Amino acid sequence: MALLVLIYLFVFVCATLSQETYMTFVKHTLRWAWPTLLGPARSVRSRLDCAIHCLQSFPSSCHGYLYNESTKICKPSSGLSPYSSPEPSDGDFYFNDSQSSYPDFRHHTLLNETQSVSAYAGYFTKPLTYTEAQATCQSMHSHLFVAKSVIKYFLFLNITTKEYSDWIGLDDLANEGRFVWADDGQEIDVYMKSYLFVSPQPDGQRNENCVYKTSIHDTVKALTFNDANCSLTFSYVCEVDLSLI
Ligand SMILES: [Ca+2]
Repeated sequence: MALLVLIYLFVFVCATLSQETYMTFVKHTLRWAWPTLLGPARSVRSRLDCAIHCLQSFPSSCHGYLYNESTKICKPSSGLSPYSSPEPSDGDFYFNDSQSSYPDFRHHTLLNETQSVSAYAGYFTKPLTYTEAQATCQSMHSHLFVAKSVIKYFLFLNITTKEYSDWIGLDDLANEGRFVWADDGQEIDVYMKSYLFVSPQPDGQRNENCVYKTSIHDTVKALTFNDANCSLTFSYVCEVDLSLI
């Protein structure tokens, strides 16, 4: 009987503990992603009180909050919305990153003795066509990765894996033979074109207008660029312009 009581107590305690909400809120710095507000503003004593108020009042939908340290005004929020923007008086935006719509984006930085480069990028390994990959990036306020310098290309190699072929934001869809970058439509310069493509690439003319980085298994020299049919499916990297972060 005593054993049964102990088992009951153990189950009861476990069930009680499992009802606890654990959530970490971190200050959000993405200027293109803002909270969707859940309810009216409330005056609280501290940022912690704001987090507790959000979780207690909106247990299933609280994913973040706006909090002004000076005025102590707290505004609970749910997910991110690209269509609204807070006022400066709203203070800082804190968000539960595990609930982020864009959990795969990270800051990537590469340093060498003379230069450095950074990108805020996500690597997506579900293979898509070039157009699908491009649209997916755009839906996340980003574009396919661009590698306009050698060090940026090395950063791309660090983000991706040698095992996969990966789309990069470079194509000559608009004008045959004029390969332009996905962020601003600028044509690849002569030096980078000769650095990234190994002869006879690009060789596809009208049949191959989209560019990917070859894998170690490719018939084209590994880890170089190849123009290919845009309907092939590869993994890809989306990149947010640093000016937007
Ligand atoms: Ca080719």
